[in-house]
Amino acid sequence: MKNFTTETLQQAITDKLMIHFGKAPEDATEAEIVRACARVMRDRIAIRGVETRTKTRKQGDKQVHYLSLEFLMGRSLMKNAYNLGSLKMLNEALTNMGFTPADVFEAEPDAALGNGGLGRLAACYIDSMTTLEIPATGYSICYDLGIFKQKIVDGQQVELPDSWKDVGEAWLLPRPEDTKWVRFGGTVRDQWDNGYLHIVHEGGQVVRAVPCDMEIAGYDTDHVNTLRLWDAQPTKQVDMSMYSRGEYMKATEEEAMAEVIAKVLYPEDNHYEGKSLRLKQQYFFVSATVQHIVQKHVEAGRPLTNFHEYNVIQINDTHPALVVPELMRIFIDEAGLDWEQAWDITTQAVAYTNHTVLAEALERWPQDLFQTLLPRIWQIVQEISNRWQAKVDNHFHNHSITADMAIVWNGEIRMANLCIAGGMAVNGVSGLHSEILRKDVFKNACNMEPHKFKNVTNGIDHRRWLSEINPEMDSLICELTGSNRYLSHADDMMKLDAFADDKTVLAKLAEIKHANKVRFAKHAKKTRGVILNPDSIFDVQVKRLHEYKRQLLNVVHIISLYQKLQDDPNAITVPHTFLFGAKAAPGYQVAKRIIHLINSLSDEIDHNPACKGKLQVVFLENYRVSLAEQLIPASEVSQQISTAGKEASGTGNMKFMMNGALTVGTLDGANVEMHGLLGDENMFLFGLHAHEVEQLIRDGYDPQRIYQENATLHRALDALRNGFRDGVRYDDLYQRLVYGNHGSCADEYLLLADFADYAKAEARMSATYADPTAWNKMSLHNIARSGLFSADRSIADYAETIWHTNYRK
Ligand code: NBX
Repeated sequence: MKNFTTETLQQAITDKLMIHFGKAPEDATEAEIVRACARVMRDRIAIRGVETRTKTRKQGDKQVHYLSLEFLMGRSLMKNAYNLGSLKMLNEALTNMGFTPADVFEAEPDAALGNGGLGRLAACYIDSMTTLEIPATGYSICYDLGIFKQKIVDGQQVELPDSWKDVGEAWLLPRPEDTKWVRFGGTVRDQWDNGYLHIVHEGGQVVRAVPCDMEIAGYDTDHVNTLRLWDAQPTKQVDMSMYSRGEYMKATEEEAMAEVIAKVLYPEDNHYEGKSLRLKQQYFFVSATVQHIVQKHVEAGRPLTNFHEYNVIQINDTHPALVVPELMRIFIDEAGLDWEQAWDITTQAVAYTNHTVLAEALERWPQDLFQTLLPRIWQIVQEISNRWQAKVDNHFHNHSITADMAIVWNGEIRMANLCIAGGMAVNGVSGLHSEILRKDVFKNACNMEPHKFKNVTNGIDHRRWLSEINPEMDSLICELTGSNRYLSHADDMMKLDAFADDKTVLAKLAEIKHANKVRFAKHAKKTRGVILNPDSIFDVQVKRLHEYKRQLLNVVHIISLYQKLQDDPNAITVPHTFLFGAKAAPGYQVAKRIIHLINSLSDEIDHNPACKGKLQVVFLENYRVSLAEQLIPASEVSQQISTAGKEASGTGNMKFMMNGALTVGTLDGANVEMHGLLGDENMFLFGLHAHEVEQLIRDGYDPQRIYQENATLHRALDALRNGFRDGVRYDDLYQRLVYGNHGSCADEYLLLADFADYAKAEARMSATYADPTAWNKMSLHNIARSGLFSADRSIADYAETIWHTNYRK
């Protein structure tokens, strides 16, 4: 199909505006123009989608099904125009119509159907799967409300609902003809029919799952994939007669119960909460998805016995783990296979990605809840559990190993063990993380079935996270590498290494960064009224707020700098701006206190004349994908300072590196791979290594001793405890670090242990910053060597080592 020209695009947008809103371009609001543009792009992609599906069907290609409770897509307009090769035309068309393109892009709400890393990873992966022409479908829930909007009121986080659909809906294609039905509760009984035993599951509540598809265009390809988002709707029409019978509440009850399933994304990241509605969400989208996949396979005229040769189901953490018993249910109850056949197919079709080793994040559903809500699935899980336990027993003859690997144990269902038993592959998301899974978290399972355990290091969509958001850098890379080939072959960026001693190139790099900082400062002033100094270091920590990510370590260090500056007004020679952005889970009180603290400190420093032009702390409200897109190209220092062994991979670290920021970080997650590429000389490494963390905890960690012995740290913590000019005290955080409170051990994440080394790394960083040539050279090496972190590479790894599918090379 021919590409848009500026004229055809402008005409198409104008037509849409008139048809949908009855408006001429000059009367349309920005929201309306976004919707019209989205419809035009969507139509174009949808046509290619039909062609892709026809081709896939004809060729009988193996399909990838990527199940995730989260897809953090962000904005789509610029991205789709970019991938369709129409961004330039769109800019021109909008300008011709009297709009400022940047304002139009800015008017699109983020589709924020995810919490953080895990959800954004799914979004990057669907882009790469499409670009690599892998026939793939993403599946999730069409939440009404994405991750909450964060407001800061009196220094504290307040959550507001995020209704993205008013505008975002323009991307969705409802597909009522593919509706599925999902049953909750009810009873299960056996029934004999002509000598055959049937399982009858009846009663309870049936919910309708209606697909709303988001078509995904790849880069430089006609291939299109689909992100299928299931919406939940009641099955029964509201019984109007109930109203007249005085059963007003009851009449709407069922409707409300169904709709609540797709109402809101759970805002906890890296934390498990055994809520009934969450389990409903999981089974709802899993069941609809599995029914759909099996139906398509059967409709293609294929026997179920080769299901796994044509389908692979990748599950994003354990949240979709119910695919295992659901496949079994459909194979046995609906298709009449026997247990062994069904198990054989299932265990060759499913693969599981683990994203965390934090114990509090591992899903363990209470048996009572599970049994009531999913009676048939419960029976199947019990049978899986019994057989698995027998296998484990037979292999190890060791009670404590049996207990460790059990699926149903102590009245709980352990989802990770279910995934290990029911799948063909288990992968971690960075080298270190996969090693910890093999040697520690899943040690016994790995001993029994070592072939299942793999690593696929995470990656990011470098077209979005570099080329699209940092166009001047994109031009420079194209110029230096001789073409735009790097967009589909990210390792081409390696060629930049050859320019490390080229003064002109280094100067150009610095110029681009400075221009991005100025642009971000303008944006911050316009949207938030904060004044940033573009001639200071932009030192950034943006990610979800979590104790293991150690925002508090950064804060304590800033307090120590502040105190140094009070002693000696010349202590800081390079002006320093610390930027934070983070959402805290609404129920995570400690995380919320840390946000409050950052704002208190920010206010204190703002009001101290000695800090003027030298030190500033800014908390950026409502950190999200679209804010990251503005901020990352303007960042110079990337804070990746988690306690070693706790951050599975990190993906923000990769985005910063790609845009030339230098990392201050621990040897954790994918920082380890970064360090392998960059060496000590191109990043600022500090802190304990993962095995040292383990050792220290085993030997007995004593933060009080460190507090007593390190005077700088002692003084900073005392200041934190007493608080700042707004009068808010942070004794609770102080106690948590030094003595332990609320039943937690003191300083669980070893902040005090790493403080001194962190301060040194920050000092090395500031000193290097004072030498622009050295800095720019390091920055260049970071960009040059970031190609490994393209999601295209990750997806190629999945295709080769787990999915066994072809892909475009
Ligand atoms: O997944 C994150 C890890 O913390 C990162 O290290 C990693 O880079 C990223 C992608 O692999 N995990 C994450 O984002 N988890 C969640 O958001 C989450 C959400 C809900 C939940 C548990 C975890 N119940």
